[in-house]
Amino acid sequence: AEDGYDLWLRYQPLESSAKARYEPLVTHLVAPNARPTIRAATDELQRGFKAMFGYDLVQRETLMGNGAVLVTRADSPNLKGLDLPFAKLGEEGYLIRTAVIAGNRTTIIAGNSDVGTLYGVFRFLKLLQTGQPIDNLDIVDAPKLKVRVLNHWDNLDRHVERGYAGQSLWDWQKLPLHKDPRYTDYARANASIGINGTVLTNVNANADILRPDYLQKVKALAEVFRPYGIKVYLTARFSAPIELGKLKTADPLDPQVQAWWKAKIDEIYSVIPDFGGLLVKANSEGQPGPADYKRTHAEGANMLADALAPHHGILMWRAFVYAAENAEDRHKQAYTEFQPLDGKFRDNVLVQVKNGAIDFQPREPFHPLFGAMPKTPLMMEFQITKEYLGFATHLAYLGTMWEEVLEADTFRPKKGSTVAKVIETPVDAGAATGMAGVANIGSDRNWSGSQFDQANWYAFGRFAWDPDAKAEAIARDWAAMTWGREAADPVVRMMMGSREAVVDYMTPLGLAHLMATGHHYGPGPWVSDLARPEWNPVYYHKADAAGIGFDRTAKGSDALSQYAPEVVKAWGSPKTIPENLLLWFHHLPWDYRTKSGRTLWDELVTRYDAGVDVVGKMQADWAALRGKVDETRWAEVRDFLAIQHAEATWWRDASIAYFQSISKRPLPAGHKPPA
Ligand code: GCW
Repeated sequence: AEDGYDLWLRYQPLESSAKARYEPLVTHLVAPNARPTIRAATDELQRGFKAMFGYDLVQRETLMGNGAVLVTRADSPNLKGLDLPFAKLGEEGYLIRTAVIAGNRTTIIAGNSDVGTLYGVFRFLKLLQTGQPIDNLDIVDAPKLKVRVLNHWDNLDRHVERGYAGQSLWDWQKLPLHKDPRYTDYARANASIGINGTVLTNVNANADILRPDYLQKVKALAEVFRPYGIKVYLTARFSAPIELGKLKTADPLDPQVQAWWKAKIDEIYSVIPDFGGLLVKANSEGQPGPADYKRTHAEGANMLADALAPHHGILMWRAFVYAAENAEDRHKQAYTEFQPLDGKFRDNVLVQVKNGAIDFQPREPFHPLFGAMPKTPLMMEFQITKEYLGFATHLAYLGTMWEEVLEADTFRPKKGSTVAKVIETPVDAGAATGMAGVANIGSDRNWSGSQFDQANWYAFGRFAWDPDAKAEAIARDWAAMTWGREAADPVVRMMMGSREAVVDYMTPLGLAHLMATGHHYGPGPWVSDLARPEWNPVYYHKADAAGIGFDRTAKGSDALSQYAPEVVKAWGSPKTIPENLLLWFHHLPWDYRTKSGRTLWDELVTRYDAGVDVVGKMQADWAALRGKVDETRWAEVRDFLAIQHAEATWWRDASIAYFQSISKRPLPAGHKPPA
């Protein structure tokens, strides 16, 4: 379809030369189809094959001549006697290997489990979609993280918090009897990038999802997702024992409360035996939590973890906390509350930490908790939906942002301990690891609200599979599959510069949180009258006659001291900190000399201009692609880029005008004044 519904699974017809090259290598399929996950895999292979080759791939009981694709598992008798590296694959990995079996040249796709095999089939299809050779394959791949989950911020009334792609996909009213075919397509897309779990409900949602009638609906979704290796998880509102159980308290140390949760969790597992577990937002932004009873996060989390443990369920407990009554720099609060609890959580708890300490800004330094809780599994939380990056209409590829965070060196316990290493390395043998992505998916025909936002969903899956992956390679795969190989180069170029452009036209040089109130769309750096100081943009930029920026060194809020000494040293001086984090940690005079030789004021204006210019270049790149991609999707992107250009200009002009009223400096030569 030309509306984007097919995502990166478009399976465009192959050019005749590619087809001729592949045909002798893919003559028939052999697979034990009775198992649901293998069935899902072969259905996908046949669907993809038919679309790309134009005819059906025949399936046979046994290998018959050259060119078989053998979709199977490690324990298959067909593989006896072959020396294959199954030991390296873990539970969910796969191998794709060209081999000769009983005289037949065969492509083996196999994992230790059926879901590993399914992932292998998607990889094989990607090879075909991106035009790779398949005549001598020896691919071994396995995920580096165990829990790879989407977090839907979906409410039961189908409103999606921070969702820009329509309503929630989950049509609760029609469930459980009607299972929209779209749920299967959702599962296919996720499985194709290795996502193995989904939290169906918003961390801010009420407790109703835990009611028996809703659990039946959840069960129906779990049935659709199961063949694709996707487990369902739910959010648990901490006060559910009061709201649903009619208890007087939700105190985690109260035996009645504990008994209520145990019974509730047993009930969930009786309905959904492979239920994944729970996600909790507690004592954050008004949500109930253990602190309401003077208990710690660990006491709250452990109570739920104990009830989940007999079922092998996990508990994801969010570290996104900051409190109204706390005057400490918001940047510091999560570390202050959580770091002392290191080692106090049960084994089946993962503490879920946002990539940065404030809130999903276009650029943030990595969160100081990474590396600081060596005895506690920490999982990464990225936001795929673009709450602070222009919603769905601004083109911003987040792969570069995630790569930057994952590559950052925490120096804990030593140099080279990147954020990726921290989250990949289990705290004990067998301990959980994971990554969560706040979904950007909704009922819009194109799923993500824009064609290019599909890339962020795709990239999230790839980074959750391999946190050491490279944003550019991911963009290239996505672009080739989504727009065709001919368009890939310019598309990748647009993507790779896009996030930095947003940083530049919204919050350059380490500025943050300058968006308009509540919805966070458009500029609002002047806002200063909100009830809570840390909601006001002026709290973050601290511009005054003397200069601009938030001093988080020892002379200021000292948030910097939460990082390792090497980081403190590098970032403690404006001379050695990367300039893109300058004003995050330092308050500097308007006439401070930046690396370009320009004053800080001039540099700021220059960056705002640069951000707008990059959007103009993206428009030109896109204009040149007319006719090379289908007109429907092309026109949508063109329109969105026009919106982005207008709004980047709005951001720039409003921000410069506001800051100039404080800096009282003239505009640098070369700056184009607003039209
Ligand atoms: O980014 C902020 C959002 C809230 C969100 C909160 C959180 C789900 O503005 O909408 O609530 O973070 O992550 O809990």
